Amino acid sequence: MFNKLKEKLSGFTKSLSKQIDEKAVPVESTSNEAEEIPFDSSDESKKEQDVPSERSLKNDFYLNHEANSSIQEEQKKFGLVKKAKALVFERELILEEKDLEEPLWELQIALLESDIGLTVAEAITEAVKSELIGSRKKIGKDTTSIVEQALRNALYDVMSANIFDLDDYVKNAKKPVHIVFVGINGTGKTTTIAKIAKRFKDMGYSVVIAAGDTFRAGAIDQVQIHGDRVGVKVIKHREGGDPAAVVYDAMQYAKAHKNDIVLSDTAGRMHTNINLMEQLKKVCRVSAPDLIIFVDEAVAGNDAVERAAQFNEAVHINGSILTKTDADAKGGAAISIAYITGKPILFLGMGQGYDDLQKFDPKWFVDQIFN
Ligand SMILES: Nc1nc2c(ncn2[C@@H]2O[C@H](COP(=O)(O)OP(=O)(O)O)[C@@H](O)[C@H]2O)c(=O)[nH]1
Ligand SMILES: [Mg+2]
Repeated sequence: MFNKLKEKLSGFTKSLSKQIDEKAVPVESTSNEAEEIPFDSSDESKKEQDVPSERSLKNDFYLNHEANSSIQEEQKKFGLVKKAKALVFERELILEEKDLEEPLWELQIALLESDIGLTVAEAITEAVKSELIGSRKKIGKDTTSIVEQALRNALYDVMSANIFDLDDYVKNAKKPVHIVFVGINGTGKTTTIAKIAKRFKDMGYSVVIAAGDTFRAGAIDQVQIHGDRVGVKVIKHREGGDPAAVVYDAMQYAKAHKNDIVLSDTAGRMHTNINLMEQLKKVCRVSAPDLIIFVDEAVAGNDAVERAAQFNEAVHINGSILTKTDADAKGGAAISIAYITGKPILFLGMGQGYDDLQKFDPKWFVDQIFN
């Protein structure tokens, strides 16, 4: 998944870490903790405390093995334990603005080519820059980890804006919880509603679907088929009916039957179609949903980002779902949509099956990108 983004980011990590590697200079430890302590071989715990284990040194610093073993011999000879100072050769560097100019430019291009919008790409490169620049960095052998960590932090910060856990919300909310799904045609709204219906049903909730797409021919039958397959009641009217009325009926039904969740489908509409957007606003106003979720396809890239912004402006979405991540999505849309709307990505659609739905977690996402 998101191979393009992975490839681009790993290219940046490699080239900048190579540069760091070339620029880093070995220095003697500047630790001023070094002191001589009488060596008492009977006190193993003290020995452990005072002399960093070889493993911890290896993790943190560049370790000179030969120096290490010969100094240990010396220590034994003189009955003294010396702290790390004499043993350790660190490498360090201070990254300056000019060192980062070219790599960060490359990073920005890489992000743009992965469907990440300009403002978001700029925010990410700025975050990476401020993490890397200026500070004196002690580095070990593995320079890639410095770059990777800066990138991970930047992406995590963008993705974890306004974290919202739908499961917690549903658990604690007054029932029935009403969720409306919005977006353009063909992105996977109805399929996603069926997936979510199944997911909540599997968790023990009772779910009702409102067939609120009364506009497109065949939409009502389609949602009924999904409902039958996942074993969920569908409330529907005739084609061409008022979607707000269907949603209202579904809520009445759910209240009467003490159901937990109502998932309302809506007709797909272009964000540029003023009449249909007005109708959507009406549906949302009249039915006063607890949550409005925007659905779009990851493969649409920047178009999806543009649409997310417009739907958010029209009806104030609470989060987004990106479908078709199993197709060749570049991955950037997920990052951009979260950033632009300031609302979290809740799920990713990963296939056409009802279980092909991944709950979105920023940490999981960042791990995906770097693993
Ligand atoms: N590969 C893939 N296809 C999907 C996914 N989600 C939906 N689809 C397909 O996208 C098409 C349109 O889905 P539909 O739910 O009718 O979209 P809607 O018009 O937004 O309601 C259908 O063929 C779905 O099977 C997904 O995560 N991966
Ligand atoms: Mg549909």
